[in-house]
Amino acid sequence: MASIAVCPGSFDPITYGHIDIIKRSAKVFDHVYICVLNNSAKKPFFSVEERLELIREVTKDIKNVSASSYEGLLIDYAKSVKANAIIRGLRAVSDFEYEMQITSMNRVLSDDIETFFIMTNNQYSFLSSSIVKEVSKYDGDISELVPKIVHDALRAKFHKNRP
Ligand code: COD
Repeated sequence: MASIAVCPGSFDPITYGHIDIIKRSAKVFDHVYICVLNNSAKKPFFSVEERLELIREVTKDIKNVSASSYEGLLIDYAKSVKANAIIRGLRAVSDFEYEMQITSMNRVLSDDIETFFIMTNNQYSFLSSSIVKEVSKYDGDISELVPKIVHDALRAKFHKNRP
């Protein structure tokens, strides 16, 4: 049986922290589906289509990875692609409570799909999409944090009315 994982997230936008988790998952699973879902606690900055375009571009060289979006529950998406695993990244202790809550909820919804956690690379332990947006908004250097295409997309959106 093929091992299939889902890497779910808001990816608003995708960062090197996300990419690290995706690459490491792709080494372990036969196929990894990246899925852009709605996090009702967050107000999106990029549209779903914009986020997907960036994800597809920056993961295009990883053969066993594909990306799509889903309107609904993560667990329903995971079932629809016959996934046996959900992958989440863990940064600091502050991630733990939220992750425990959604993992437990997902287990109530289906106990056939296990959630696995991958510890962040030390280099990216502070990195989040929110911090990247904040720094880019005020013209800070984010070139170490996101691929160039993401950097350019952020600048274009924040500074579109600049002469
Ligand atoms: N290092 C390592 N991992 C990282 C880093 C980093 N620097 N940055 C982010 N990550 C990990 C996160 O821990 C997470 O695992 C993943 O990357 C995606 O992160 P985000 O922030 O883009 O995505 P989230 O956390 O907003 O995603 C939440 C979901 C959209 C997956 C969730 O809200 C969801 O499942 N929504 C659909 C409705 C549903 O089914 N809800 C759950 C049942 S209650």
